[in-house]
Amino acid sequence: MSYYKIADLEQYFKHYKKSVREPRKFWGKIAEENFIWYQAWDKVFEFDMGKGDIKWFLNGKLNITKNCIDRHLSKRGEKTAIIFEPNNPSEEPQHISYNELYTRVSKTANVLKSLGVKKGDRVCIYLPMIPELAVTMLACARIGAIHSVIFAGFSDAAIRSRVEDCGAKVIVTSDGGFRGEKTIKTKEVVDKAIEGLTSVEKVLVVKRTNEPVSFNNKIDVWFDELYEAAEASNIAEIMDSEEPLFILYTSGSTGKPKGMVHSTAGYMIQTAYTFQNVFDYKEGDIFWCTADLGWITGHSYILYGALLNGATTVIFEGIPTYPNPSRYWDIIDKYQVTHFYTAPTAIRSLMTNDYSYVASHNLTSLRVLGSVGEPINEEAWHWFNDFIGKKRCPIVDTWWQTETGSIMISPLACITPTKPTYATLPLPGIQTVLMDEKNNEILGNQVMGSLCVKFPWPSIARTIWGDHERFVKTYFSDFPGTYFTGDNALRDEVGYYRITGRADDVVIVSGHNLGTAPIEDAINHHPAVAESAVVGFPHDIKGNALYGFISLKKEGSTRDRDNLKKEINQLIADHYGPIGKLDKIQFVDDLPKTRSGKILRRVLRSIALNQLDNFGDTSTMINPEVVSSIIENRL
Ligand code: 6R9
Repeated sequence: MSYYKIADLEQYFKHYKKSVREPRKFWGKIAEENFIWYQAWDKVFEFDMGKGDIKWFLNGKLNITKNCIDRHLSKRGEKTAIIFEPNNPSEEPQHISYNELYTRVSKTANVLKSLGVKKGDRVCIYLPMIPELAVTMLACARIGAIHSVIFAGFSDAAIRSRVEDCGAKVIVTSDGGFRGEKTIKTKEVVDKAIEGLTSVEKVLVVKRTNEPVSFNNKIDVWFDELYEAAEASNIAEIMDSEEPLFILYTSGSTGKPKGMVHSTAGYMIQTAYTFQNVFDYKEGDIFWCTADLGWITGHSYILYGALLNGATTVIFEGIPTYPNPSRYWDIIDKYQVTHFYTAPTAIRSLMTNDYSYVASHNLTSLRVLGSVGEPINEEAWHWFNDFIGKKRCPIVDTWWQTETGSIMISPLACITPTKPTYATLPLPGIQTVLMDEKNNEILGNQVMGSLCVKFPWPSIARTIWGDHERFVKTYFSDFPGTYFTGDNALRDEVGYYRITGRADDVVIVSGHNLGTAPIEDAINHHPAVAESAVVGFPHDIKGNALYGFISLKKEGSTRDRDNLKKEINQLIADHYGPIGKLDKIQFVDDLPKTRSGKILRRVLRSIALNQLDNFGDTSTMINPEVVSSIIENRL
């Protein structure tokens, strides 16, 4: 019996039970039958949750790129691994076959080696969404260097703190990048970021825009020149299962970003397994995830999960509105995309455009739709389902985190009956539980609590780079014996999970614990509303009251504001209950967001509290310009 592919709902329940009762057998069999190893492991796992000490496939030896590339060459050498769609639709796209990918990764690996990069060294990658970004990540993995990708929209300060934290000696960047009508000056930002930093030995510069850049011959090197001269094959480094594959920074509510460290084998096995099952992947499918590679979703599903299954994956350099708001639909139509995996914030923004942009395209190739990053509100879910999937395509609302490495709670496409706003059921191997404040597991259904996981899974992050104590404190201390996700959730009458928001977003109004997601969900039903964020502020009588920051669609912006406020509160009363009505409503141009499209509620909370001097870590904010006008107009 193989456990790699789940055939139907009955089998899902069987596999789930097996994974709980016999986790060694379950994961051991998956690892053995579907991957290539230099040497088998001698123990499937070993852990001590209290110490945040977790190991999988102990003493196994492997290289993830052998599994992503080399093993496909005999059967799928000429198959397209990566479709690259440039920002400018008139620029020629690239179809990179598995053979070609092998050559590019080998050459790039040899380039890195020629710069002195060795196994265990950290390499920061600050590149736009071009094939070289994916190739460099794989090249690092090939030689056992630990990649740390920094999203190309980040500031010099964000790069500097990450480079310093992980002690990278090489940074890979480009002369620039294209994003819509703008060009981004990646090299200039890196120059500023590393001013006076002595640890950085080399900056490797890929040519993309061909615009002139300042060049310091002591540390800057052109990628092209070394690449041309590099050998076209490379013997992969032998890695231990537990050796780190990459570091990826995620913001904490306080303090500096956390460098989450992922290991090689566990991450490989679970990203492959979840890609296969959550998306019902079939040979010949064209998978498009719109995330940036600089985010965990890009790491796990644009790159590793897809290639591990020998899939064709799309890398898109541009933005949804360039050259016009039909760009996403153009791409789906042009490449006959079967899987479209995006974020609620993108869906909400696409919804505000005239429907003719969608209607003029043929979207019949689509088979599965996916959502990730935030709770998806009901209105967005229905729009996605009705107008993009045409009620034919299951929507997989995938809940997971940078820390979890792969999808944890999600419908299985074509298997699990979906329910709007519900991430539904935990995947095999994922023992989710809800906990109360007294650290008791809340049993049964129709309950709410803090979402925790009571048994480790292969792709869980192993530590925070350089700060294991913070790792233990953040994830393993609030609810001893479990991993704490930081999210709250409810479990409905059939055991489906709905994520109700971050635990720190809960507001207690007149003694009621209110999750902000369902209230925002009610607000977003209003036809004039584009997006909303709800936070709490102190109130003499209720203890706390609710403050809503709301952005309007273009056609809503001329509406009478007082009427709008009344209608919004009425919607909340109807859909959620009068307890969720807002005391303050501020209309804003846009909400502050992170690079991955998450609303920075923390910043809004500080504004609502009138605490304007400390917004915590805002290095991940992508639109800081909106904050000053929100502050000016605060209520
Ligand atoms: C993959 C990713 C993790 C946090 C997570 C939760 C929120 C992600 C969600 C979701 C509701 C979903 N989140 N997916 N909330 N429904 N389907 O987003 O990783 O950037 O680390 O964020 O995002 O709050 O805890 P990351």
